[in-house]
Amino acid sequence: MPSRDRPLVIVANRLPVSRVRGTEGPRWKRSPGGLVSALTPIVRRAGGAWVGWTGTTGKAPDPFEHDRIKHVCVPISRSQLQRFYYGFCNGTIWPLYHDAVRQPEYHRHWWRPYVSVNKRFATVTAESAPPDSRVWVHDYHLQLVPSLLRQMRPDLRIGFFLHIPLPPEELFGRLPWRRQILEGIMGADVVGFQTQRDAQNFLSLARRYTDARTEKSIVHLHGHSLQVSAFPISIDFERYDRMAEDPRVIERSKQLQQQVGQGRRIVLGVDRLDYTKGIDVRLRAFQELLARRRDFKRECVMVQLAVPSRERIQEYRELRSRIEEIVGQINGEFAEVGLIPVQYLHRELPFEELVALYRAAEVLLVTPLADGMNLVAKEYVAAHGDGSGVLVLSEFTGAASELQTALMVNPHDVNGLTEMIALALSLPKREVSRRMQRMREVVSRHTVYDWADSFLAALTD
Ligand code: GDG
Repeated sequence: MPSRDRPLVIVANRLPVSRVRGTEGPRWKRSPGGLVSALTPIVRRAGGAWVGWTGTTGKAPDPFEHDRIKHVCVPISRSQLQRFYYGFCNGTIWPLYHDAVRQPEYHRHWWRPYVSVNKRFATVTAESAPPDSRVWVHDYHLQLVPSLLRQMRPDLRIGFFLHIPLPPEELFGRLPWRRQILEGIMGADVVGFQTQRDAQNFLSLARRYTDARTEKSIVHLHGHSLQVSAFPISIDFERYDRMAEDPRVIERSKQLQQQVGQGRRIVLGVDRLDYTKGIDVRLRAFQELLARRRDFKRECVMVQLAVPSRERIQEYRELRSRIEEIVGQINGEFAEVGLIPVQYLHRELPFEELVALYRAAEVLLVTPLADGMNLVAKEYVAAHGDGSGVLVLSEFTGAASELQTALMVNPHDVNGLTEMIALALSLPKREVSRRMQRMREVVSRHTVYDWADSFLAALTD
């Protein structure tokens, strides 16, 4: 069979559906998000399956069909969830791979469950993948799956994509299980990263910590060869572009400017509430600006949308308290009755409302200390077809290598960031529009569909 017609199996920590209560009892509902909408039509067309966890611990449901896609569930127990997901994935790998902006913890009692959950994913995939399938494994939860799967099913073409950054030797080298992780990933035929720099880091790590030999972007290990490249992820540009032009969204965006902004210019932040996103730094910079220019609070308002995330981890609960304390301090110091400088929303908004907010915002602050890509930056660009909107973007995001006409900032530099927010608000309209148009060309030319196509083309060769 021509290789592009081979069935496609996606393996990811989470299934692309979640259980919701309907009027006729519980049912599965497709999860929102670019990755899911990009991959589901491809899986449906190619046949195959999506392998993942339902989000509920205990016994897994039998495989089921939803939206003409086969879903295969991997069971995870409560204690595995604690040690595999909250422990190794989010206590070791997440901080280490994000430039160790928080101290990673290394525990052998987290590593063993990581190995066993990866084995479980590999076994379930090996049992359900049709002969000669292409299998695309996603992200840092499943770095051992490629090699485990290759041992069980040598007939498969295996791809692996890392959504978060891959750190350089000085940091990665600290990981007690560095060789096992690298060899785990090297079971794939194609390994993809968000940026060239991540891909280069992988090649150096492979040479340094394993017996691999590299030849340009090809790695050879124990008779197996794999290709290593950058495949920057993107968004469904048209969906955001179209939604931002919908009359209801335009109306809502005007309403937001009046209600939230009271006619003031909106400076926006949108993030999962995560310590990598630099939410505190950006609030400090806004505070500094209010202190330097007392009239500023009549001109601008900052809206920070913080989506609840990993709330069972103590560190994330502490982060939430810290952010809320800073918001409280700023408002306590600068608010007047009926005039609040920082509006803080701790919840997830419906898609339409999010796009209306993007559209209403004159400036978007994206200030992560480290971020694989950052899709929020691209979504904001897609929602500004009228050429308005200034993106202030951290140099340490994957998006920075593509969105070069954003106003770039070092998120560790509060003074620099303060000045950049002031500059963003004073840019001449023509300059705003020139920068925005350039970014729109970049994002519209490389959507999440192009991303998936290029990865699968490499996997299919
Ligand atoms: C990881 C990597 C990489 C946010 N608030 C709402 C909402 N969102 C949506 C956004 C966006 C998504 O969440 C966040 O994506 P990011 O890319 O910004 O960040 P992570 O969640 O950390 O994602 C990252 C990504 O994987 C993909 O590879 O870019 O670097 O860390 O799509 O729109 N959606 C809705 N309401 C909200 O309030 N509906």
